[in-house]
Amino acid sequence: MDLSFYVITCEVPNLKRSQFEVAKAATEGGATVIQYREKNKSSRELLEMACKIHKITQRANIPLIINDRLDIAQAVKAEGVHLGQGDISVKTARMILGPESIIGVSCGNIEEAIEAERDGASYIGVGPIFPTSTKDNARKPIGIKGLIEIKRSVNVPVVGIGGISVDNVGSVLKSGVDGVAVISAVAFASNMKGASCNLSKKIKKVREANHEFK
Ligand code: TZP
Ligand code: MG
Repeated sequence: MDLSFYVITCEVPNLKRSQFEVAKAATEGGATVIQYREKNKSSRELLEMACKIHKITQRANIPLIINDRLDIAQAVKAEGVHLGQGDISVKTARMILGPESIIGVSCGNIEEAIEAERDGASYIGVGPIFPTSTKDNARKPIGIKGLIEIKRSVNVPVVGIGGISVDNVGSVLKSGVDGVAVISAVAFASNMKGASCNLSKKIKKVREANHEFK
């Protein structure tokens, strides 16, 4: 599982961008994982969109993760689900989905990270690292220092999230995390595919340099 360039989709109405268009551009631009995240649509609409996005990710041979909704993940046979601290528990999700599915969990501190690992998470999403206006009621940023502390406390792969752009992605990856997750750096970019390509190239370059250094 390559979590290095994890793109979370969102609709951008003022740019007339659908979730599908964001997912397509991100995939073409080198995303290694796509997460479908939708907070405001009916279950029927979610199902239709998840199915459309899954066709693209399957063609590109990258996993599709569904945010919040285990039922939608099951219905479209997505590769996994991403859960927040208020969603269905990892233990229950693991019991329902089985050992092969990817289950990600959002964690904002060491305690949550250790618990998610113990309960069977496949990876954890850690943040927000930097300030972000993309998520309503995001918690206080934990910074690179907070990210490093959490990374050190678990063995499960860690993906950093929150306020990550092509300008600061290097500092996040140098902390030793396994990947970075972005929304606005792709979905709000004037050229989504171009922005994804640039991020993808930068991520590969930093990761190669990190490996040589080790
Ligand atoms: N969880 C923590 S921060 C965040 C989520 C979903 C939003 C990330 O969006 P952006 O635009 O990459 O800061
Ligand atoms: Mg959630």
